[in-house]
Amino acid sequence: MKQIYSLLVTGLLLLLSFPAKADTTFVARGNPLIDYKYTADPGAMVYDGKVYIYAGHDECPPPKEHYLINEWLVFSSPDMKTWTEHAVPLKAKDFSWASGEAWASQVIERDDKFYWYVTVEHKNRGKAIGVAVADSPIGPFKDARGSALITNEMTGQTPKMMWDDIDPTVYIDDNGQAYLYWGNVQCYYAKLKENMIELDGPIRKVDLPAFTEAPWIHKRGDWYYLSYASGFPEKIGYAMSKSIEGPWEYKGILNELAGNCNTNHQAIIEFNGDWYFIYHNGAINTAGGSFRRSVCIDRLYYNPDGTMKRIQMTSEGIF
Ligand code: FUB
Repeated sequence: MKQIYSLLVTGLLLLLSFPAKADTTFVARGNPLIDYKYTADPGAMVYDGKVYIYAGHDECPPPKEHYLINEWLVFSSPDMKTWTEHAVPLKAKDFSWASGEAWASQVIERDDKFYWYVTVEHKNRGKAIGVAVADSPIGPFKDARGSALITNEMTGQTPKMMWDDIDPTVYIDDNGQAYLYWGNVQCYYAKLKENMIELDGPIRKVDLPAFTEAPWIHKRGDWYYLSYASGFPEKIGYAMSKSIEGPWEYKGILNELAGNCNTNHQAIIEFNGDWYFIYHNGAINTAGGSFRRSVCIDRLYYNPDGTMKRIQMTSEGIF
């Protein structure tokens, strides 16, 4: 009996002394960037000389065909070639008011804190947007409010519109004013307070041709760009403006259909003077598709007038 007890105690001590699942490092070999698990809805951030990609973890086992996304993942790289996957930083159920579904998200830094805007399922109330906060870009993140930032009721759509409050993107303008854009079928935006966890004014609408979802705001020079998933299956379209609040002028298609995947969800970043288009497709053989997606990266180029050249999706990626 004494021996069994001491074995149990030794086992427990061993378990506790084991480090949390180790980081995984890999070298990019082209597209898809991550080939050992399914990753979707990339939100990307450049911070302190590194690129961070935050992605949903598609886990739907074939032959089932639906979204099964319980957690988000984070990857970092100092050169976009050698990548590290860190411990799982956030799960949908880390928001006590959410029942699951880790849909699209974006992280942004303000005053050395990292704010992660996410889509989740609000228990019996449709999709909602939450915000988590951390002191490090790789977490640990925790719910910053204890309640949803955007609920289905706030956008005043009919009860049938249970999916319109998804896909947050956040941008801090040059004067320090932060904006949250989001939406499905209808694109919305609102100002955020400096604390980044409360709205600062009314919710407004932006009307864009064939808007489906996945807005992403970026700026280059004095042009603001609002790219978004358009139609279904999705292409990525975009509009430009001289002000973050519009008016937005539609400029056409930025990316074509992503092969066998209905969605395309993009993030756009500048890193070391070059621009990158980060998106997902369904290219992992043989089970890849609309519900087992894979993050990819290709280069993004501009025309002299500031418009963006159409993305050339490649297997080789950016090297
Ligand atoms: O991953 C679930 C949903 O699919 C996202 O929220 C949309 O952007 C689409 O990619």
